[in-house]
Amino acid sequence: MSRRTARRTPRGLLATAIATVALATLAAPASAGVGTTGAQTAAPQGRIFMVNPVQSSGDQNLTDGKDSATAVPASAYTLAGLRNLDASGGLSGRWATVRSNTGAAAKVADAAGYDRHDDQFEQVMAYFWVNEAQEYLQSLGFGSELPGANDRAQPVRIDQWGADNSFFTDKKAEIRYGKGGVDDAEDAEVIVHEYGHAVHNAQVPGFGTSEEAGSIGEAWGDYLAVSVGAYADAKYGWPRRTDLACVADWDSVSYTATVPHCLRRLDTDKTYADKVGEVHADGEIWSRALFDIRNALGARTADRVIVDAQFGFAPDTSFKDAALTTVATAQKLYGKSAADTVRKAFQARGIPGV
Ligand SMILES: [Ca+2]
Ligand SMILES: [Ca+2]
Ligand SMILES: [Ca+2]
Ligand SMILES: [Zn+2]
Repeated sequence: MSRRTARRTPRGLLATAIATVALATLAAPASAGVGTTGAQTAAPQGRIFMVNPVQSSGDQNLTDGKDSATAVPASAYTLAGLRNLDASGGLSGRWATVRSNTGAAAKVADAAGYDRHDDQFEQVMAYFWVNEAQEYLQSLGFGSELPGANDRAQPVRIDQWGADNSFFTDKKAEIRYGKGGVDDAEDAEVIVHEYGHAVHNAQVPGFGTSEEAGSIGEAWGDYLAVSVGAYADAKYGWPRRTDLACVADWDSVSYTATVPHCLRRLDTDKTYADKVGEVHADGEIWSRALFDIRNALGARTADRVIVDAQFGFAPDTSFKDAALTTVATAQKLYGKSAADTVRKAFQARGIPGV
């Protein structure tokens, strides 16, 4: 990384820059990529999908093709910086540590060359998107102005399972991505959904012990997935050609017959009266409220309120208590008008007592 910096630095500043990078490397070996002194270091490049290939292309006819490289056009890929890596040469860094039970371990030196048929591609995707998600939370002030929200190296494992079954394991606080249908870690929205569970668990250990708390967990994962994807799209200038509200446009081509392909959506009309007692289905009640708050307050304000509020949720919270905590957080951070907006979003979902 220091070598790249040297090449990109104007001649007159070269010696200073090398000295600065050397000092930064000594002081913070695990956080290369973002200098604290103003010197910019170039991160190694990884080849990834721009969220997912259906979202970036708008092509609802893409299929998995048994993980074939030719099923997805080269235009769906881009190169992006793999930031915050340590010096190991593998996908291990400040916010994520990726291991794989399938095939060979990815090498940072080769990360710009993998395609979706390579096992290493999902490892690169997982590293990039977990890092990106934590960087987004950091950009909102979590870890500086506000408490950190899972600001640690998240263990991630790519597993070979028969079915679609990515999940977050409470005991090890590890995320696992399965390979059923479209490999789960080929879709950034699946990656970040699971990371959402890790964030919740870091904020409130054991979060999700009631059905309504579990539903909030699923809703938050879906919402964070969309929010981080939108943040990255804007930051890197990537195209989005599917509805913002559609979650996992690519993973879901394997198990949805109708188009657009979505695992779930953030914009359904479900209300409290539509509860069925299943956390993913009922999560769409909560995620619609989060989506409405976003559309009314803007992403940054909404997400600061939403994440900060989650620190105050009980592990077995009800929709009502979590909604009231979110209203109170909006009041605390932004005042009455924002609090009224948040309250209206939950009232529109028919949540009692709000
Ligand atoms: Ca694959
Ligand atoms: Ca899958
Ligand atoms: Ca999407
Ligand atoms: Zn989930």
